[in-house]
Amino acid sequence: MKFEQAWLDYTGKVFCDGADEISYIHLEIQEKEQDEVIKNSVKELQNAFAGLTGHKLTLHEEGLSGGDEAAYTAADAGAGLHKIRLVLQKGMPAESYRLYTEENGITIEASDSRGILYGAFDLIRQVKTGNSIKDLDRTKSPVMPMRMLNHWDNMDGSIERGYSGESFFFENNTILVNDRTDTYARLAASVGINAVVINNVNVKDAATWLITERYLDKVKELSDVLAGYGIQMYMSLNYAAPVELGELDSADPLSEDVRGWWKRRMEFVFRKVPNLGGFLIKADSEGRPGPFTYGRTHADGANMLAEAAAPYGGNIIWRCFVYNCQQDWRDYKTDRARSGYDNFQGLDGKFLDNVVLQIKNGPMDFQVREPVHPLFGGLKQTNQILEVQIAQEYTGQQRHLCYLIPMFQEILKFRTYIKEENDTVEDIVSGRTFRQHNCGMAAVANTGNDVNWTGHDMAAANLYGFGRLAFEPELSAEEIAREWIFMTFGKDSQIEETLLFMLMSSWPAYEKYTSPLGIGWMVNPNYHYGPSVDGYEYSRWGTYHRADHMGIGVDRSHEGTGYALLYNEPNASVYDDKRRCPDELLLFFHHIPYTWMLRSGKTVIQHIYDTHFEGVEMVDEMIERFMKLQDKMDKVKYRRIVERFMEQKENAEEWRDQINAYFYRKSGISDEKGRDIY
Ligand code: GCV
Repeated sequence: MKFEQAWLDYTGKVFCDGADEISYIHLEIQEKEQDEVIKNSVKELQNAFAGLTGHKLTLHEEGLSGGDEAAYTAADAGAGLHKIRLVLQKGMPAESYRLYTEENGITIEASDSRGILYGAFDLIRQVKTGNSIKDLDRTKSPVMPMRMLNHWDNMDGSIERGYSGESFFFENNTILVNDRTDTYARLAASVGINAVVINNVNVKDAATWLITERYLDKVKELSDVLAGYGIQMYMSLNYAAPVELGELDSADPLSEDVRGWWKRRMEFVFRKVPNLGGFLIKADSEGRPGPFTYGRTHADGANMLAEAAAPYGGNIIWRCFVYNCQQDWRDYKTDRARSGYDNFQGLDGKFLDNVVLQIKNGPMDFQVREPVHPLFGGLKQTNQILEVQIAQEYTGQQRHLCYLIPMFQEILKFRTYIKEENDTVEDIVSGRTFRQHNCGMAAVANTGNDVNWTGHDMAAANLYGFGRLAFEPELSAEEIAREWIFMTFGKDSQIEETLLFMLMSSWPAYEKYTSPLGIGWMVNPNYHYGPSVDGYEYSRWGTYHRADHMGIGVDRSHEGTGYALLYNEPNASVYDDKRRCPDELLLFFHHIPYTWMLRSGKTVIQHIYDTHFEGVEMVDEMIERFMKLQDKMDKVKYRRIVERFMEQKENAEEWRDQINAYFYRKSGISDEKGRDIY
């Protein structure tokens, strides 16, 4: 299937002061240190400059044949920038680089090949976004040590919660390694991704066999392609593999047989696939097997695997998305939001160093608004990864525009008060708070084999943005959006202004026309698209809004489930008190009368009506502005985006009308502005 290059499209000349002068690459890296990553950096620079400036950069390797010293020296003697020097310089932190302009060229300096690659992509970014390269001096060091994408791809080619076509890693229970793999690796590396999990956390059927002879040659091939771009490949693991592969009748983590089995298996896998980073595990969650079956803890399970993987430098990433998915909706005491904390907080300090707990950003499941997961600030001696979802499962499934970087930024900036300083989520997962190295951010990926990779062309901003944010969280969401716009659509002020407006309005708009004030859900069960206010209300999933004729919301205060008290002070008291709780989370924490006056000065019911009308108006405005780009933009992309927006508009109106009608009928309170409510 054919595919586009997303933001790495190098066709079409750009205007960038200085770029036209560059004519060659000076590789000052010894031959023995020229790994695939260095070679790919050179290739990328050559391709980018050829496309963007029309200059084919020759390669000059010091001390090697092929370099015409005299010609290069003569070139350097003239005025202007002539070369890009690539230099390995010991002493810089891992993966960092310095990119700077000298008298007659640009230098990329790094202490490892990943740093060179990131510097090369940064230089390309400067050129493509039209920044002058005549006065560069940038030193960058990635803030998050692990910057991961988690693909929920199944081996039959389907993608769980995939909204951009089928998998490009798997087809008919085989592994694909082709041109697309290479471009995928380039796209990921260009925004600083350094780890990728290729298969769904729900490991079933053929995927259980990924750690066996049947697949390992091809696994290695794939891992080598990714490694060539500085990306460590990970696989999701079936916790019960010894049983499901028919080799043992138990997966008890304290059984010597089971421990021995995993030691042999890890040795076998890592010897075959030396570039493998390790494994991601979803255990005792939504029907997946885990240590609970044997009366053991998650620490027992994770440590067993970690011990077996440790000799090969392997990591075990263990998910904290563990809850009772067989709840009785009549039960007001059990609270799904508590379960991650209740299952893992007591295990703090019990995990081996190569275990990393992966924690979703909120306690429920990637809703448009949730409080930050209380395990951030609840764990002091455990490596942690923040898991976000750029696959827009609950945020419009890449049919609606919902730029999520502003949300992720809010989460990163959240103060946990676990210490007096360096206590934000960003501090914790970047390793600053507790001096950790095995930590970072992971995003559930939003890619598939669609021609544009992400279904909605503008959903690519989330893929781009996630990587950029994990690398440099100090960038603002606007800066990231702007970069992506320039990289993808070129530098045109009307396109820039319009798309920036659309991206930045999209999360607030989506929040306004869907479920109100942090309560979440209200989506169609199973496929999670479109409104269904009671869809999850009488289900087993622990996802309730508890609306009646007087009010709505879940009491998670000290009088209710006590969830609010899982936070450190002062967060606990703020969330616990309905007068101090932020409006946007009020219904998450409290059951509130419709007539309650919000801090905004509106009643809850009027807020619901107003926001639902406003949300749709925002979509209308985005469409109106976008339509003006018709003659400015690539026709194909323009048409694809318009189609998505037509669906978004229709669906947003459906959300508005169903939500407003539902609450009008429940409460009997009219809209004070007298608008149509059905
Ligand atoms: C991969 C939610 C999704 C599931 C997903 C699960 C998880 O429940 O709906 O599709 O499973 O989260 O994160 O494990």
